[in-house]
Parts: sequence; C-alpha cells; structure tokens
Amino acid sequence: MRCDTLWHNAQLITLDTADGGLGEVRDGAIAACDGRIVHAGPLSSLPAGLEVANRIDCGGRWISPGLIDCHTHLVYAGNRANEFEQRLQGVSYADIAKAGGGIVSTVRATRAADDDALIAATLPRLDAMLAEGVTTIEIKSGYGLTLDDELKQLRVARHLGELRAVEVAPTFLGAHAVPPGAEAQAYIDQVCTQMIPAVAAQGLAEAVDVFCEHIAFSLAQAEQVFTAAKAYGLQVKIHAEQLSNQHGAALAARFGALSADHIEHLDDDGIAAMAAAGTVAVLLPGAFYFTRDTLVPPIAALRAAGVPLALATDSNPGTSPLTSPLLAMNMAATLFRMTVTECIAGFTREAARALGRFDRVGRLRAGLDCNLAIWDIDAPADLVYRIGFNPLHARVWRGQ
Ligand code: DI6
Ligand code: FE
Repeated sequence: MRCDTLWHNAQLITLDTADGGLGEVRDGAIAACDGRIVHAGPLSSLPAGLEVANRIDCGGRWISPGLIDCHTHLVYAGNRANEFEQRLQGVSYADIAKAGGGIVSTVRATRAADDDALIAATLPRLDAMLAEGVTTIEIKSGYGLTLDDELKQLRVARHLGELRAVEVAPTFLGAHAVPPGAEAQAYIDQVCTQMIPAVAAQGLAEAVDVFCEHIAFSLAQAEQVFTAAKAYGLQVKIHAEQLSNQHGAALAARFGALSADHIEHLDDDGIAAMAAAGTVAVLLPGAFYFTRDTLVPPIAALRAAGVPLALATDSNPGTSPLTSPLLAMNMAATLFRMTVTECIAGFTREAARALGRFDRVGRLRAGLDCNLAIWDIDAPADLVYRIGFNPLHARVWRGQ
C-alpha cells in the first residue's frame, strides 16, 4: 500500500470513540491517500509496508480534525456597528428590528451589492475562519429576501468554496425576515412556491432553514416551509426558541431536521422530541454573549437526554459578528458550562452530524476526508481555555 503524506510525531484528538470522548492518541500518525485518511492512530499500528511519498514531522504537536462551523450567515454586505452603538445606549434588538433596522438594514446593503462586491466583503471573514483551522463551513442566505438576491447569496457562497480550500455547505434561509413592504404569509407562500423550487432546480442549497420567532415566522409558517423543502428533496433545520418558546424544535424533530439552533427557551417536550428524532442541538454562544442574553440553553437536560451538542459561531452582522470558533468554544465553556470535550466535539464531530456529514468529516478515522488542524498546544484544553490567541500551526484540507 502507498500513501501521499504521513504526518508523524504527533498527538491526536481523533474524536473517534464510542464513549463520546476526545479519543486522544500519544505518538500518533495520520496517513492520507487521494485526500482521504487511510490511517489515524498510533504510529506503532501503521500498516506494515506502507510506502510514503511525503513525510511531515509534526514535532510533537496536536492534530485535531479540521474545524467545522455548522451555522453561519457569512455572506452579506455592510455592517451594523451603528446599531451596536444604539444598543450600548439601551435600545433593544427587537426594538431596532421593529423600527426597520436589524436584519432589514443588512438586506438593503446586500441587495445593493453585486456578486463581486459580496465576495470581496465576505472573503476577509472566511479567511479569519480558515486561519483558525476551519475546513468545512455552512453558509446561509437570508439577506436577499427576493428570488434573485437569495440566489445571488447562494451563488456567492458556492463561489467562495472555489476560491478557498474549504467545503461550503449552502443553506437557503429565505424565511429569515419579512421583507420591507411585504406581508408575512404572502412572502412565505412565495418562498414555498417560487424560491424553494428555483433553489432546488439550480442545486444551490442542500438544506432549508427558517427563523421561527415572534419577530419573524410562526410555527405554522415554518411547517409550510419544511413541507415545501421536503417536497424538493432538501434537508431542513431551524432557528428555534431564541427569543421565546414557539415549539419550533419539536416541529423540526417531527420533520427529521438536521438540527435545531439557538434553543435558549427550549422546554422538556422539545428536548424529548429532539432526543427521539436524533436532531442535533446547535448552540450559539456568540449570539448569547452579544445580545447579553441571560437564559442559558438547557444544556444539562439536553446532555441527560443524549441530544448531540454542536457549536457554531452564528457569524452574522446583527447578533454575532464573530469569526472565531476558538472564542466560541471559550464562550460555550464559560457561559454555558460546557466541558472541554463538548466544546471540541461541538466544532468537529457533532458539527459534522449537524451538517449530515458524520460519515465524511469531523473525526480522524480511516475513510474520512483528510481535513486536519495542527496545533501548537500542550493539551487539548488549551484550545478552549485561551482567549483571543490562535495556536494554529497548519491546516490541511483534503490531504493538502
Ligand atoms: N437569528 C439571529 O440571531 C440572526 N438571525 C436569526 O435568525 C440575526 C441576524 C441579524 O440580525 O442580521
Ligand atoms: Fe443564525
């Protein structure tokens, strides 16, 4: 057997364990062939007679799977620093939204930008993610809110994956906000009868998301969106129970959703429904922090029920202008009391699960894509413990 590259003299965080742990391996090695892992484990168990084209001595550094950010709104124009300043004066996020600011102000800027301008605006954010070891990123539309502008955002998301060595998982979030001048139900009808069919026909998204909230769309409207998405063979996910309990997570579970995200206001019935359906909980500590939320998601109950816990940045201009998965891990530990293992798994194995990619990325295991983050750290906990420090030594995407 031959392999293209062997990374050796490394310590591994494989996340490939039955008990949900980190799967640490001392004196480990990873071998890759044609972009896939062919061996991940102790150097001593490397297949005998392996021919290696390229050997990389990692100097004792730690290797984890490349990080996966499973919930971002990365593609948009403009920024909302002005609203941030208003909020410092005491104006609430909901009040800003009711006054025509909030999401709608980003919609104006995003509609005015062409593909090139959107790419130029987004690349620095994407590069910040890559600099911290991200190798797979979900990107939602939702700042266009017309068919053409939503397609534009999704096209840009796809193009970003061609410009950089990263896999983009595109999600259609037409049901993010009611566009200015529109009526919610008429707009949702348009999302379901025109936008979802067009997005599906062009293959521009693999999933459909909906913001189910009193300032956005109702439970019945979310159900309508899910029904349309399923009819076109798209997966579903939801922004649920962020500001209030609309029972969106239970609805998502009923539709076999990939994930229910935010879920600060989730109740016991919602937890039971998610556990029964295997719906991943995507926790977004950046939004919790930035909006100064005080209701922590029910982590202990989710954990007890066996709901998979993923983490993401929710990178967006309004509630989480965050492009650092490492900082999100620290926030999850500090604000949500998640363990180091949960934080690292949340940005790797569990994030892969939330993107329907559990069998392809997120662990160091033979057969999976060779996506690696190589870290200058003394122990895995350093990734979660430090604030504002980036110990990434190297990043590998599909073996390169
Ligand atoms: N929930 C959020 O926190 C973001 N979107 C959503 O559905 C906010 C997006 C924004 O304010 O621009
Ligand atoms: Fe979001």
